[in-house]
Amino acid sequence: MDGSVRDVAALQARCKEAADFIQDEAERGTEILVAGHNDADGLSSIGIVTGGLLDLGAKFIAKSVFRLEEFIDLMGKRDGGMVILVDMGSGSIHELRKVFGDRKFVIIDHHQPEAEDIGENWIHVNPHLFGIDGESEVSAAGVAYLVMRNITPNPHIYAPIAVVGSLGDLQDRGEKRKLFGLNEEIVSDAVEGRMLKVYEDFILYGRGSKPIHQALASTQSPYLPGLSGEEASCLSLLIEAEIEVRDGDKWRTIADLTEEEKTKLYNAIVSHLVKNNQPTEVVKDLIGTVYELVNEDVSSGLRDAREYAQLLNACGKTNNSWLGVSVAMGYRSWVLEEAQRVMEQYRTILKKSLEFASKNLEQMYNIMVLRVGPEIDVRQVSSIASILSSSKLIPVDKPLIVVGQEAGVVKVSARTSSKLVMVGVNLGTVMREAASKFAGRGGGHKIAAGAEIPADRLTLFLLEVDRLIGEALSRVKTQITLDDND
Ligand SMILES: [Mn+2]
Repeated sequence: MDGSVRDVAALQARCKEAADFIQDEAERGTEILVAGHNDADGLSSIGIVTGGLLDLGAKFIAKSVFRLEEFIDLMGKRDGGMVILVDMGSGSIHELRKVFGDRKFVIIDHHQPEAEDIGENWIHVNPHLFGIDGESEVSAAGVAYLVMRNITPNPHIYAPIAVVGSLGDLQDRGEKRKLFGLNEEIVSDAVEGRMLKVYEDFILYGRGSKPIHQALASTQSPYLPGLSGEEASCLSLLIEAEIEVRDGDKWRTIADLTEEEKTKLYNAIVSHLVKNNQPTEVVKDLIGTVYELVNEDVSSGLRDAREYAQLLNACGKTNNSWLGVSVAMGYRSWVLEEAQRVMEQYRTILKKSLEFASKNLEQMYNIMVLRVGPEIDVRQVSSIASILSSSKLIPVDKPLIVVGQEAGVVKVSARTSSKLVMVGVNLGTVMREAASKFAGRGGGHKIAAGAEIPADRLTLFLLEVDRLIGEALSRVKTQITLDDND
């Protein structure tokens, strides 16, 4: 699929086709089910689609799901209508076609597609089908925006939400943590619509909404040993660096700092790492491209697009997707307050999970494994994997596999470094192959993927993953040796 020639115009045409299909059904009064993944990108996608449907006066219901089976179950209880499935589905086209081939169906996804396979009343929108890398240069929310901007009267409202989705999927992998490729076009739409400002600065979590020491302590990506999770140490670091932490009775935020103070802060973090014998290059990851939603309240936690993405993710992973979707659609006041509360709770739980992880990581030949117990909600497995994989507890040359269990099913979340992807490791393929061997289902991106398997096959599954990764790495070694001989 990735082999096709890059053709943005053809993708836009497919988006338009999907938009016309959706608009026709909306005008006909068809009830539309919008379903998608319960992470930040998934909820952004659902928010963009349902927000657009609301603008059209369509009849719709929205639902986020944790995995594809949940969607299939949900569908079994419904008949007729139209389905818009976002941020999932491309990897299971054959199965979906088999079960729902007679429905009206739109898939808006950016995961590696199993096949193009569109039929009557089915439209499959996926950048990979047009030679565009959905893994790095556009998210499902981005694609949802490219579809909906054809039919909503307010496209500029949704452009920044697409940016939130892409950041939620960690696509800011350009230089200085910049979004690139197709994402750049969406960013310009948002900037032109006066919704977004883009500039370089500290990109600490809570940069505009939290006291500086709390923002510093909340930073998990990159993980700062001795500072991440340690508010008191962060406060003393600021005091030692002679940075004013308060302005009268108000705590100052990173956004309030002058250029000179920012330099002081940067240097103080570097010396802290040096003092603790830690590598200092992670500090570079603290500076990057800020995406600021200029119309959001300063204290809302929605002004910084990365923080916005974390809020959506927290809602999705705690069974509060409706809150996240409502926020993405544009609802505020008590809905936002509730979402913020969910977010704070979620961060506390996540912090505990990371402490657990740092003590319980297992090492296999080619992978690192973390088994989380019943005390950790299985919905958090993928968040733990994402945070942990950037935490320096994981060596760059070993993929991380996090597993959690619920009702006899093991939920697996895998992450690797861009270094291993560059040498040819493809976690999406590894998860798919290993899971299908043991009566499960898997897939995803090269850098981040997942699987679900029956609990009693876990050990065999992990051995198979370890073997497949080993195989991929040995291919690399052979290749390097061959190249050396050239
Ligand atoms: Mn996604």
